[in-house]
Amino acid sequence: MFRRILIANRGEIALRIIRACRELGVEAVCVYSTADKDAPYLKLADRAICIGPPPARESYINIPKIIAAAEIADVDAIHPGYGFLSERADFAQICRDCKIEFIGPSPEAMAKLGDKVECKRTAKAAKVPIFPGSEGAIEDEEEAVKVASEIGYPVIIKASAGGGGRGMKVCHNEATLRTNLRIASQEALAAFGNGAVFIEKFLEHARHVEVQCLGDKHGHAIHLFERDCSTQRRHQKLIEEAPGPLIDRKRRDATCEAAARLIKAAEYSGAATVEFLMDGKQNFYMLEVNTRVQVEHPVTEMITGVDIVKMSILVAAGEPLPYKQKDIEIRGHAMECRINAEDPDKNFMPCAGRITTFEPPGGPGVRLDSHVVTGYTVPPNYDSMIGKLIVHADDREQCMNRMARALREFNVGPIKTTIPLHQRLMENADFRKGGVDIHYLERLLK
Ligand code: MV4
Repeated sequence: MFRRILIANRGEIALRIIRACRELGVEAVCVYSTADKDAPYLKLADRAICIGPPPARESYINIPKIIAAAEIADVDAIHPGYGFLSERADFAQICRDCKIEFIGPSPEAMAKLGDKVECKRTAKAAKVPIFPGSEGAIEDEEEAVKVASEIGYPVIIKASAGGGGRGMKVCHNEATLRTNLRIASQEALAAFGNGAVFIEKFLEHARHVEVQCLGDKHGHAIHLFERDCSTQRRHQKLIEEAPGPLIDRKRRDATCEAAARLIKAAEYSGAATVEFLMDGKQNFYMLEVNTRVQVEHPVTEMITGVDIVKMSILVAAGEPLPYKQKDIEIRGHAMECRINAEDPDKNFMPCAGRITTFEPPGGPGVRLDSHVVTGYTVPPNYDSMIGKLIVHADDREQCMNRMARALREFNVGPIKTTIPLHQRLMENADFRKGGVDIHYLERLLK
């Protein structure tokens, strides 16, 4: 096992990784920008190193500064968390060159799955369900028009190097397809330095269902079942839950097993999430693979009992996964509400500032992953998530009741948060029935 790890992140996920390190008996070194210099979680690390001013490009995503801190602290490995450098294959390669273990996949596996065209190719070979569309990147316009007429409109143009909703264009007819192709390719080149685009069938009403996977360096890969993350706004998830509601056991198992096959085929080690869209008939279509530990990993931890962050460290150190697929079972239901310092009544405007009231909920089945304490000041430089409230119960109904109860106990002020919106959703009849689609929240907020 590693002696010492550097955590190249901040906030709640830095704290989550510190906690995993402590339980593993591994020393944790944190880096911080001057905006985070008073953050309370830094005191829980074995060491904290200032890496620069508030802008992320001068601190948390500045590779020379991160590597310098790792060298100074003499760490064996770097955990990137999520966001920042977590999905940068170039960073994983630099870590390798510096003989520091990157806690995540190899640069090769990351690049293979991070490129959507390559990822779809690998998925198809592994018999993972994908949307019908172009085989690989579009080489010429006539080919795209031919594919579109075969699969039928609407189609969607996506950038191979895009992700999280960036660089997508829906086309309802041949004329718009032709115009959008040129624009999309130019935009992709400007935004990602890669102009490759592909097309596939566009699905209007869908749920976002993603499968948590783990792979090790010995060729083993397992899945930890799925999460439903359909309650989102502008590609920002607000609520995630596991298992996905109203999914039949056979469909679930087939999809989750397919996801694990893809991770195995890519010779992937670490935590990965295979994203799918699910239509009204429970057909699944793969979207993309996230090659990192995700924000919403706790809901899967709660239903399976597997510590995903610990596993990410363990497999990076070369340990085999201590679970076989048959060891993994779904126990009860878990839900996570993202608590953001934002005002839902003012178009989710971020609310940086000092938190003078912070009264966290507790009691049975309640988990709060947050770096915030009373007197904490939310800096304006980073995302506005101040914590995640996760609850676990025997079934979905009790889970929502428990969440509503925990949200009532949770008192944060004077800054505005997403807590009241979550309370509203826990009482919403459509949400309570389960199975709301990816557009539901945006329609509700109109
Ligand atoms: C789609 C789609 C419909 N059809 N692909 C958005 C983020 C990126 N991961 C893929 N996305 C979508 N791809 C096809 N063929 C609709 C979306 C989409 C979406 C997906 C998941 C969660 C929220 C979304 C919101 C808008 C569009």
